[in-house]
Amino acid sequence: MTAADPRAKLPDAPLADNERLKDQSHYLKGTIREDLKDPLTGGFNGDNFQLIRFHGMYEQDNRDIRAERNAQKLDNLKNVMLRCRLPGGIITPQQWLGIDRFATENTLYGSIRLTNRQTFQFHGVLKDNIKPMHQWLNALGLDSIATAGDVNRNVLCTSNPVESSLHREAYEWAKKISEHLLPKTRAYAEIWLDGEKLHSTEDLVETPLPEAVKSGDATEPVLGKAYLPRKFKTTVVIPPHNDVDLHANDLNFVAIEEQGKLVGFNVLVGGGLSMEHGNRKTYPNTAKEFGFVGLDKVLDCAAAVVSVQRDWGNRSDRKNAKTRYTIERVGLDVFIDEVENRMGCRFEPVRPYQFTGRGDRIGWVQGEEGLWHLTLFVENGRLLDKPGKPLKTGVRKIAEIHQGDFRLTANQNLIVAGVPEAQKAEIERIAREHGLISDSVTRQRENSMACVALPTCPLAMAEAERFLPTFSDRIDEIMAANGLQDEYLVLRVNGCPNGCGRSMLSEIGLVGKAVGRYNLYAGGNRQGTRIPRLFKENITEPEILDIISGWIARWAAEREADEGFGDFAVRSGIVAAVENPPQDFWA
Ligand code: SRM
Ligand code: SF4
Repeated sequence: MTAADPRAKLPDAPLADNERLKDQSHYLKGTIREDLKDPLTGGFNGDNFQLIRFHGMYEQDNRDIRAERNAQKLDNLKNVMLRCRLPGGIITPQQWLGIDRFATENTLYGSIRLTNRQTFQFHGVLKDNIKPMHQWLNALGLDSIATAGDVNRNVLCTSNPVESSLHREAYEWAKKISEHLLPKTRAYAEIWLDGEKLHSTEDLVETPLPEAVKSGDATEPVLGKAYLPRKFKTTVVIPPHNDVDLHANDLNFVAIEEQGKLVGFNVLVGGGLSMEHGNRKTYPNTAKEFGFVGLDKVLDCAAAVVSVQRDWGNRSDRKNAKTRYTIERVGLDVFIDEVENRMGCRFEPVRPYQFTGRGDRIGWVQGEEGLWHLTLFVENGRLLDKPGKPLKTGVRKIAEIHQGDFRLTANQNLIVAGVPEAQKAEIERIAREHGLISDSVTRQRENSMACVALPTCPLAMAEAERFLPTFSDRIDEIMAANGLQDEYLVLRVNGCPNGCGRSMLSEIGLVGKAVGRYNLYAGGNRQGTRIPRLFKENITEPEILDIISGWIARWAAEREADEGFGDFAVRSGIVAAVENPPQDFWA
């Protein structure tokens, strides 16, 4: 064991308990296999409760029925939520049919939930179905490795099927980065697949690691035996579209194209959105520009950033463990210098790039190769057959005839990509008949997003996904009353300050405080490069609507041409811009 680098300025404090459990887990195996046979609980015991996260699962229960069950002296109905690994969000129609069948036949809720990190979740998988579920996924060429836990999560990639050659290249990088940074332990295959081959990583080509990046552990050379201090998130972004919301992420590769060819990436590090209400030691922050790397250095750079965070991240205090806090503690220059030492080259100066927006282009668009792509707006990503709107059936019917692929977007939407002209009308007919296309959806609604929250999220303080649709009705009315029916502002709702719905990059954001109460934020921008500011705490829906209708009326009357709401809110003094987080975030 080597002495800690003094530049890391690591706190002299005992390690968090999660460090013990990772270290003692035998590379994420724990006693999960034994636990699966325990009939006394539908959940997982001891450390396994946390360890299953590294395999892409969270233990949950339905909070709507918790009190009723407890009153009947029944334990919570424990189950797991599964999150698939889907770098860049691409899935084939055959895989879709498989996941649709699993959700319908084997989950308590029957839904497929598209997440804002370009993958899907099954909610409500009972213990007996967990192992069959992983085997089912493996047969489809899918897995859920490292979609949760202290590892590099699902790697995002801008959903841009239109410029197909550039997207294909960027997507390949997202896949390669995901595979390069995956845990190498065979725990997943051993526990869930009885040691069988993992189909999703069959064509994985291992790239050698620079010596300076290696953890010293033979099994986990990149992540190390104790894995990372905290979750780690990575994106590949194709400007000018910031659909992946790069500032929510630890590590970002911004594609630089010259004369129609991808030549490398600008690297931005240290974004992240979570905080705790009133805890000034926690804060959201944007990612910092490190510099440009050519294509030959992308994987070394990714491993170098991860390894510095692995070695220098705070393992004593999980609330202070993410990359942005490490950078804050050691200093930006020191962090960059160490990344350069480890990847074996210096960053070149950042090349010019610009972001213009984040929303998906809903509807049809034709790509470079003449094929058509249909982006379906899926409110809050929830695909379920609702009365009069059999959304899940609709996607299934499209999957039955579709010859291209599906792309899950970071805005919780679904793209039917690569449709030949001859099939366009039929796919549109199915989509319309099943409520997947509706001419009444406003641009405002398309640019609104909520996290899951109740009833499945154990951390939710207030509703989000179930709150947003009716809240959006009111916002639509306010926009129309002010002549802004064709305009939008980026509106987001989180059920708690963890930040999953990315309210901390919205123009107007609500963050749950208690049932029916939210903190109201304003002043982010359309491009997603500015953190909004707290405007008012702990208020109810009518109070929020009252404030927002005043704001929208002023925006309609006083805005400059094409001025987004967030920029207007800052210019007109509704809120002061957060220019230099963390210093001015709590000011
Ligand atoms: Fe998240 C925890 C849902 C994106 C920050 N998130 C959770 C859990 C697993 C609750 C838990 O720990 O028990 C939620 C499960 C709810 C449920 O029932 O499904 C949950 N997070 C989600 C999803 C499904 C929201 C959505 O509506 O799409 C997103 C899944 C993404 C994925 O596919 O991987 C999701 N979570 C995010 C994002 C946004 C992003 O990554 O772009 C953030 C903020 C960005 C960031 O990380 O800074 C986010 N989730 C968190 C945090 C706070 C992490 C931290 O740094 O402190 C937690 C709690 C934790 O880790 O302790 C959390
Ligand atoms: Fe749950 Fe909070 Fe994340 Fe919403 S923001 S899904 S309530 S952890």
